[in-house]
Amino acid sequence: MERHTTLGEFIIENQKDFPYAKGELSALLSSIRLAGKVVNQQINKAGLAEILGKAGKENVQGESQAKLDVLANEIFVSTLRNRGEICGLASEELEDYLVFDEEMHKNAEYIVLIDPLDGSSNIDVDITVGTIFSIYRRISKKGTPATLEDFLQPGINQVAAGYLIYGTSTILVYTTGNGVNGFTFDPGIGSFFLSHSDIKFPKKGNTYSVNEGNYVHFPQGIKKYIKWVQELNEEENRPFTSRYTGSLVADFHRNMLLGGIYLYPQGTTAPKGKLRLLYECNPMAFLAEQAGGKATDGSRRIMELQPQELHERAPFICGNKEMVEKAEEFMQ
Ligand code: AHM
Ligand code: MG
Repeated sequence: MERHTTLGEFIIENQKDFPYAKGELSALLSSIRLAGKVVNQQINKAGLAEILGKAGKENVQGESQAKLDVLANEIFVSTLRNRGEICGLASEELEDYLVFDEEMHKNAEYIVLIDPLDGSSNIDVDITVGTIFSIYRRISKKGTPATLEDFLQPGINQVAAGYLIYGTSTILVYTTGNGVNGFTFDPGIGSFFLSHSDIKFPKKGNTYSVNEGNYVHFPQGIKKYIKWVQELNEEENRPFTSRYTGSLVADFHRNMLLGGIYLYPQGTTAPKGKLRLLYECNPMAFLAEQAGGKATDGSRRIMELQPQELHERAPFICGNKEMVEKAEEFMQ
């Protein structure tokens, strides 16, 4: 059999990247990998297991929750709670952050922020969904309960971030600030194998991903940018191709591999856009920058925004550096 690196091996081999590593971050990434496998298994059989459809509840943002949203959230929370690496967790699906203060979490130095099932409006129609995660070191003193301050850190403080994409294959992509790598799940063996090493956005891209149905609500700069990408200019490969799934993870993944830009700007009906700064924008921004791309709210670097509250939203433009800079020009 040809030699393939497993995600487990890769995590251990790269532990030396952290000057202070005592193996906890590696263990935490392994816990996320485990939870991801369980969610993946549930998603694959969703049509049979009566876990499609709405859960009949709304999340904190007043959006209706799908059963799989709730289930994915429970799987990540319980998997991470049952292991001692984090002292707290905040989830897009939970109103408040959770404090893990049992004996085994006493020495935990990390907190996790998670969007357990992103793109969940796509579940019932069999389109790709994902899980997005973001990891920080706590600010509060070790041995005390995690505080809100631990969760409201700017994205530049992230120690690691990544996503699982449940698509034609299931892939886990993550960064610890030293490049971006992707691992494809082999369901027969039950392991993730390194399949996309050191991912970088191609220098040029010609795909744009935006919900153009919201066009009338967009700021002038975005409207002009959209018109510009649709103009004919053979030298610049325009008009660009439009691709939008309604799953950030899927649109981001494709744009990172093939070159493209994702936009969820503010609108007249949503002054700060739709995406959540902590659970969606920051982790994707960290990955984008690590892959040579860029993420902005139109004028400011996403990862430098100081969050004010857990479920805060932010306008989000992310992708190839050159493409994002062009959009920023239009926003000025
Ligand atoms: P969710 O976390 O509730 O699934 O919402 C986030 C999703 C993104 O994955 C996606 O890009 C966007 O919302 C789609 O929104 P819209 O349907 O407004 O285009
Ligand atoms: Mg989401």
